[in-house]
Amino acid sequence: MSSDLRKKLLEVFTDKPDEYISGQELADRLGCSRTAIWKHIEEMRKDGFTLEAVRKKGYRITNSPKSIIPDEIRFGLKTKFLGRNIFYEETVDSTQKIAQKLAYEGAEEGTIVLAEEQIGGRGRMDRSWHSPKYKGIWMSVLLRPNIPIMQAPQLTLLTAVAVVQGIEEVTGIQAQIKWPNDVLINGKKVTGILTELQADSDRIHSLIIGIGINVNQHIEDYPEELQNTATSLFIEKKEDWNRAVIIQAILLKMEKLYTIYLENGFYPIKLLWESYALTIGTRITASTLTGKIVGKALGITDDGVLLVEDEQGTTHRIYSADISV
Ligand code: BT5
Repeated sequence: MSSDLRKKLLEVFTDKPDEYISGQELADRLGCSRTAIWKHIEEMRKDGFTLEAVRKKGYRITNSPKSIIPDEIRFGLKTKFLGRNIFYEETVDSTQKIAQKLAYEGAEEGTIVLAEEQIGGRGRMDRSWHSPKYKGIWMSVLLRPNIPIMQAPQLTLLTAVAVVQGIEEVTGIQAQIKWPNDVLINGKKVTGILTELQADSDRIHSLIIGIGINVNQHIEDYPEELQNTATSLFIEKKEDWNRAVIIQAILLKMEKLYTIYLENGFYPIKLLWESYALTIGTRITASTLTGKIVGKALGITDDGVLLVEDEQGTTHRIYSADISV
């Protein structure tokens, strides 16, 4: 089935999620015969959708597939632009690389890249990001905000807020943020965010926000060196989660926050960020490229810079570092 037809068909079901829709109505809305509709429905079943068919009533989707194929994300996605254009592949090197290429080629704002597995998943400073197949959300989001380069880190913080809110909405788990890019549950890392950008001397052309979320991993799915520091939503609640629902929730939160950000600036986002932040007010060690700073994390500035007061009472502005407590 052409992806366009599938999209239209899913739109009809999305309009009335709990109702039966007759073959005739589907045929009318799509402008094709009832036989063609029947064939499309069979194809959807093959792709993992469960569709109930009741005589004289019609069809209803009762379950969508376990993979995160784009159709399943679209089914029930409430955003206006974020995630409307989906690039999906089963196995990739890194979703960041694909998103960068798409950005360069002029892909629209809100485009997302998703994969079931990354074999070259990356963190900051070229560290590797463990991204096993079907277990997590490995996603890159393309934004094109008209802001100076210096403000790009604010979007990392905004994304962390969206992830915390999305996770809470779907699973009820209250995660916390460790500056700048980690989302933790009970002190262990459930999400990492990597923001990269394409820009000329002072303006951003595109921002690629990579989000890696551990969803259904069991502890033995991690390599030994991550078993004490990483967690997943499954590990925290002993429940398997539908990744598409989590993606939809996070995209909707992110779109709302981004719209607020573009209209009102960073301040409202900063307040939210601080309400989820783990390390503010506590003693931390910030390891930067030039050395270590030990002191009390005072908060973040409006630019998203971390302020740390050392033992001598001097306040340091930290732009990039690894934080330990
Ligand atoms: C990050 O880097 O936390 C950013 C991770 C971004 C991953 C996403 S997935 C989609 C997109 N495509 C990509 O290729 N990347 C993005 P950083 O703060 O540097 O943390 C990296 C460190 O986290 C590693 O050195 C490990 O110690 C640890 N780590 C690796 N994989 C992990 C995992 N799945 N869960 C928790 N910790 C992990």
